[in-house]
Amino acid sequence: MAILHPEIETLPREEIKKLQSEKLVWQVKRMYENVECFRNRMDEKGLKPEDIHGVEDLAKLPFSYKQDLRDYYPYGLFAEPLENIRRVHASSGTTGKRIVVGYTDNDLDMWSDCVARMLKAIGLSDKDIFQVSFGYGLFTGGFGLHAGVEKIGATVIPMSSGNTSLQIQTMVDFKATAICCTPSYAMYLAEEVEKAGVKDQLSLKVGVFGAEPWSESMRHEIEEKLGIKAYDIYGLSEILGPGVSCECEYQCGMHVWEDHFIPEIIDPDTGEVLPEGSTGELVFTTISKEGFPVIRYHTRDICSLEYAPCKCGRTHIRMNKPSGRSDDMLIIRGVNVFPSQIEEVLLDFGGNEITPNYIIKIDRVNNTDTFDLDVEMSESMFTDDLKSITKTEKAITEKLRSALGLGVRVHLVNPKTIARSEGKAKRVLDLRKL
Ligand code: DLL
Repeated sequence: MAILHPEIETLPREEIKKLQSEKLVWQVKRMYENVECFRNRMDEKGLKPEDIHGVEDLAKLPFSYKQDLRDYYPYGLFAEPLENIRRVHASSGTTGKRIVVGYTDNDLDMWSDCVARMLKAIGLSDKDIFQVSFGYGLFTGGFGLHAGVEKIGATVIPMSSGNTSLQIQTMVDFKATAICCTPSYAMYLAEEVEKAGVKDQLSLKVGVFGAEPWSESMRHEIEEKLGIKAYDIYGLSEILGPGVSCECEYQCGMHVWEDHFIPEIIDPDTGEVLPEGSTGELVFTTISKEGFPVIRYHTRDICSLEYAPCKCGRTHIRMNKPSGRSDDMLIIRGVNVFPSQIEEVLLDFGGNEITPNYIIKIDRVNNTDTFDLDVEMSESMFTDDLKSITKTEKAITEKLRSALGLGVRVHLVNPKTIARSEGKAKRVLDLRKL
């Protein structure tokens, strides 16, 4: 299959290292000058940009964390003045506050190029009609894929997410040959296509899925139901959005575009870099990004890296499917949710109707995530009538919808019925089987 930039994608590993070293030195210097948080961390370690000569010095550099984005909200970590920031995106942070990332013109160009490489690796071309069913908005999925599809010269259908019957009708009428969305939404779409009996009217060949974990059995089910080949793509807002890594035609891990991102695998507890092939927390350094660059950023995703050459000819290393996270972030219908966000809404709700004792229950029914929240009511609420209980449930639902951007079914339960824990509170019951 076509390789968009063979001179980069098949660069010998020694050359990749050289390129990374040059770019790392450049990035460290400008971040030291422009990003206070990074400068402070370097100073604390007694490090100056001149101490960094190349990738061999990477492990000396300080780590960065999601919490930093919260502490410096919204723009405090940007390495360029705002007049050079062309676009921002955002996603959930560890608390109610969102994390904000920014892109310069060059960043947007690099982003669409990464997505274009990815789409080429999957075998798409200007002949394709690509339905983008990731959400457009602050989430990076919609706009991220959109720009890459345009860059390879394919035709883009900017559907955004939701409205399943219209999605199916559009796919059929506009003869979409490729689609992207979350794998769980693809499963749902596949079911609906089956129900509507329109599988033989589809022109779909390829599905590009990511933004949440999914299994091989899910892949096979989607492939069979939609009659397509399904590819895994990975990314996160803090590093780029979609386009950080993706599968090629051989589907043996996701190639990380190493001319822009340096991955490391570390022990999440000690921060120690683990030997080649180990499973641990994935950490990224962005060596090309201007607007919002990061050094040794903890993704919290657990996976391993594959260094052996790939049959496709690309020399860039591959990451295996993330097998979980080292924090408590949940991904529900593709939306990142932290239990602390829910806790904050419940605490803010105040009044004397509820207590902040709750259980989050997640399951997957008909291939769609269900999201229920049991909240313990107070003794005084308990004696109230059913009408006021329903009213309170509705009010909490609305507050959560606006805080999380996600629908949730809230159930007030009787006082003292949620088990108290002696250690860490068990707040999440995730019954989904991937
Ligand atoms: O989900 C970016 C994206 C959009 C990737 C569209 C792929 C397609 P965030 O909302 O910041 O960004 O969420 C990032 O989602 O740290 C992982 O935990 C998870 N994730 C993303 N892709 C995959 C994948 C986008 N292929 C977080 N497999 C990441 C497993 C994934 N988890």
